[in-house]
Amino acid sequence: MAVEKTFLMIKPDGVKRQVIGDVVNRFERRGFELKGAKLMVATREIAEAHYAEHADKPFFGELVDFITSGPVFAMVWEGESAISLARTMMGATKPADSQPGTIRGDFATTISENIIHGSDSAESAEREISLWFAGELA
Ligand code: IDP
Repeated sequence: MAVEKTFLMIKPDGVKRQVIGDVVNRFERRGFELKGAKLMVATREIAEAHYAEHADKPFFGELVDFITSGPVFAMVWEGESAISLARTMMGATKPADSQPGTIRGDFATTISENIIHGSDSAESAEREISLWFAGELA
């Protein structure tokens, strides 16, 4: 058990659906502390770097097009076991597996438009926080 920082991002579908407040509220209620947040349109460069591990997948182009298609709400949250707990609160990537009560289970029905991204490991969290919030956090 350790206090961790994680990178979470409400994707363009979540911003359009106006679920920013609901999502922020869930993490506040859980007891996490918001360390940084911004509404921004991602460049292709940042989107491609963010999803670099999927560069050879057939859906990569579509994924980058989607993430850059409108504003995203990028956030850094801190708390005990924040990385794994946030993943549990997000729900599974595949809509068929995301349980009601989770963010994806409550709001998403497709794999490509699944509302939220969250770091999946300490290494990803560090890399993604540096990528999206380079030098910006207090
Ligand atoms: P995660 O977002 O739950 O960590 P990853 O496997 O890292 O899931 O995939 C990153 C994102 O790529 C997913 O959230 C989803 O939006 C998209 N994605 C994953 N698999 C597919 C697919 O088969 N078709 C279209 N989009 C996909």
